[in-house]
Amino acid sequence: MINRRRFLEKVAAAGALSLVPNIIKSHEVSTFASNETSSLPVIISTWNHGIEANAAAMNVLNNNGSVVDAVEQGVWIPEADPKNRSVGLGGFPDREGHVTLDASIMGPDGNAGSVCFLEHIVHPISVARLVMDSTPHVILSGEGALQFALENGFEKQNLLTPEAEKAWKKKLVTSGYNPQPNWENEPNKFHDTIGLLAIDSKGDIAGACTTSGLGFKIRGRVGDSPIIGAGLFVDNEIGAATATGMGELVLKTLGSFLVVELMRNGRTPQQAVEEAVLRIVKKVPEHKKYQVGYIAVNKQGETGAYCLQPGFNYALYQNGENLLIDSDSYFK
Ligand code: SD4
Repeated sequence: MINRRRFLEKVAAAGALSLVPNIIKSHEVSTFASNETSSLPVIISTWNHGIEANAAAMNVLNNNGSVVDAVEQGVWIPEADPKNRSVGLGGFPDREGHVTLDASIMGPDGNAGSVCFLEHIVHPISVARLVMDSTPHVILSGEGALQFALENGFEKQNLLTPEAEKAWKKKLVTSGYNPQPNWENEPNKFHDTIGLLAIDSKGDIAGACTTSGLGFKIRGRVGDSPIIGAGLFVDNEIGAATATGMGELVLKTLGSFLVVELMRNGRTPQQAVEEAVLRIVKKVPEHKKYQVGYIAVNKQGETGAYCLQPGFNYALYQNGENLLIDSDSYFK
C-alpha cells in the first residue's frame, strides 16, 4: 500500500526535477524516427509536454530508480500542470463539466494496472500503479477507483480549473456536443494525452499513459488510454507502444498491442507504427476526421513514430539529447 507521505515526497521530488536545466529543446523537423541500434537508456513520449516528462523520467533512471518509477514520475509533470488541457489537473471536462481521467501503466514483468472514469485525483497514474502493485486486478473504474484511491491516502481535489471551465461553457454555447474537431482549424486541439515509454540501461522496458480523454466527451466515455493493448502495451522481450488521439480508432484496432506484435514479427518500430496507422485507414471508415499518433520503442532502443494527420510531435531523450520531433503523417 502507498504511504501518503512517501507519495507526497515523490511528487515534490518530481516537481523539482521539472526544473532540471539541461533540457535541450529542438524544433528540428525529422520525418523519420531512429532506426539505428542506439545506446540505452531511451525515453520517448507524446507531444510537447513530453520534453519535461522525459527529463523527469531520465532523472529517475540517472538516480538508479526503476524503469517503472521513471515512467510514473515522468508523467506526473503534465498530470500536475494546470495549464495542460488534456491530462490531470486542468484537463477539459466532459460535456457535463466533470473532469474524468484515464491512465495505465505496465512494467517489464508484464504486470499492468489502470484506472478509468476516475474523478478528483491529480495523479491517476499513481492509482493505476497501486492497482498494479497491490491488487490482483488490472482495471478499477469510476466510483470504485476513487474509493480505492482515497482509502490509500490520495487526496480528493477539484480538477476543473477556471480556464477549463470557461472553455467548456464556451464550447456548450458554440456547438454543444461535438466529438469531431475541425481539422482545418484545430487539428490537435483535443488530443494531448501523454504516453511515455522508457527502456533503461539494462534493457528493461516500462510505459505509462494518462489523460483526461477527449474534451467535452459524453459522461462515462472511456478512451483507449486505460485499456491495456489499446493505449499502451509493453512486452519486455520485444518493446513497447503507446497511442494518442481519437481513442475509438485505437480501440477498434487494438493499436499498441498490434504495434508490439508487428515488432515481434520483425518490423522495426517505425515500420510497425506505420502499419498500425494503415490498419486504421483500412478498417475504420471515419479515420479522415480524426487524429491518431503512435510511438514505439524496441528492445534495442530503436524508436518509431507515425500519425494520421499532420501536427503530432513527440519527445525523444537519447544519447544525452532531449529533442522535440515532428512525426511523419499518413495525410500530408
Ligand atoms: C482518448 N486517446 O481518450 C485519448 C485522448 C488523447 O491526446 O489521446 N488525447 O481517446
